[in-house]
Amino acid sequence: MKTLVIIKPDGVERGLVGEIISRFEKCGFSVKALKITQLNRETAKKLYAVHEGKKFFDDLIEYVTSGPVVPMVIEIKDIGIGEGIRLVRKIVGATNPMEAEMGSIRGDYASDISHNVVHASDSEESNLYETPIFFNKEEILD
Ligand code: FUP
Repeated sequence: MKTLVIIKPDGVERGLVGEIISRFEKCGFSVKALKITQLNRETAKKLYAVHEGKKFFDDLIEYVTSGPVVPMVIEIKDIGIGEGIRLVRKIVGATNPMEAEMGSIRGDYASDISHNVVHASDSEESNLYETPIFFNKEEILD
């Protein structure tokens, strides 16, 4: 299966890009597409459209457009999409770093729900929606 992970502006600024990629690689994932880019407000709103109208939405858009992000498509073989996404979410940790287990990326590196270092698609549907925001088919290796 393949899925999308994004290192958010605080992760890039704090120099955690290598560490975060390494954690996925050590777990058996390989990188199939990777770039560094900065989101404009329109793209950020598209990415977080499910949260439009919530009280944290404006701050979220402000934050995610505040600096470069590193989106990537990672792949792990012989695992179905549902199980693979569960594994990625386990490596990433809970949305609220206070609930994220130590040993997960957010558990180890984040302390604030609004600056939680990394984003990962949380379902097959969100992955199908989010990946094309960053990569076209030709940019993702087989
Ligand atoms: P996740 O899938 O774990 O990134 O979490 P969500 O899609 O639920 O939330 C997306 C982002 O919104 C989070 F990464 C941070 C932000 N957020 C807040 O700032 N406050 C909240 O109460 C919930 C989410």
